[in-house]
Amino acid sequence: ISQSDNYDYYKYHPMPEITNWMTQIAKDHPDVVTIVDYGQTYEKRTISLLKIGLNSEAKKKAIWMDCGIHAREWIAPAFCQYFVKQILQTYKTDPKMEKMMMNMDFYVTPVLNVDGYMYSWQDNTTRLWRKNMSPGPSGCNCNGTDLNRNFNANWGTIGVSFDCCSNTFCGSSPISETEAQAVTYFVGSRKEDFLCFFTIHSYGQLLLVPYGHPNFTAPNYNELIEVGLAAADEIKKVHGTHYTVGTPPDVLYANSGSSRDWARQQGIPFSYTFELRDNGTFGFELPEDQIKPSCEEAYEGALYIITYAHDK
Ligand code: ING
Ligand code: ZN
Repeated sequence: ISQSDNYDYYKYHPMPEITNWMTQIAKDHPDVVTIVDYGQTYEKRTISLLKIGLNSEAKKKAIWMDCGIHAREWIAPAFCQYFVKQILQTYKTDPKMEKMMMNMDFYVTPVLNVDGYMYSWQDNTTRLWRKNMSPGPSGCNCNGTDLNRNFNANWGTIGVSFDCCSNTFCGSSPISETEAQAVTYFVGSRKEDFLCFFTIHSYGQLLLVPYGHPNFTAPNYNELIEVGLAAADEIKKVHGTHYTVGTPPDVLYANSGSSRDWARQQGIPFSYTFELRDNGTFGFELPEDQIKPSCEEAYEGALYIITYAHDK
């Protein structure tokens, strides 16, 4: 029995525990998992991902998943950890997963907005922090840029704020934030490899497809919707949870500068935002007894899309 088998996946964990978990999982699976440090936060913390895959001669494709771009969405880092546990368990007995791990590397970032996540753990008054921790432009007294408005995709055009005190402040320029830079440079430098780009949020029970801007349509929009609807069916089968599929303007409101839109513009075909549980009863403060069912159902949705992209 390896040490990471004793980790409690059905509790929320503060950042130091997640960092230790990453170290342990890499130790426990030395041939399959490597830690890659690929960026720095505003407060100079390291941004790390787990690269997961089986050795193979073939030129490998890749899957991207980031969690915790928004600090308060605690179910998201919990999901990334569950996802890693699940694929590492599954490939040993499931030839299909084994094959996918031979053909593809999974790049999973459990917590992208490390500074914000740590701040949201500080006390009751900081629990609902969303943004990163960088100071606003000179003359502004508020901290934080919304990292999911800071990517270079129709940046600053719709569904953002230029008020640095707003929760959707898009920053002073596209990828002004080191956390957005980290994703941009890591994914951008190997964009031809990526079949899927998943960015995990809460809440709302949605599968969002590009684009957030109502004037633009993804070239494979119909396929994104079809695959998304089939994934939502898989999700529903697990615990009966309903997920809505669509573009942000179709299901809620328009936005710009999201990482999902940026990834699709880079040519990554299957780019989705997952909005995990719930529908607003508890919102960002999802009780720990819902971590397990939330992860179980969303895993089936993600696995459906990954399998489709792999087999295509
Ligand atoms: N939602 C995402 C956000 O960046 C989104 C995605 C955008 C949802 C627009 C709906 C409409 O706002 C969360 N929860 O962060
Ligand atoms: Zn979010």
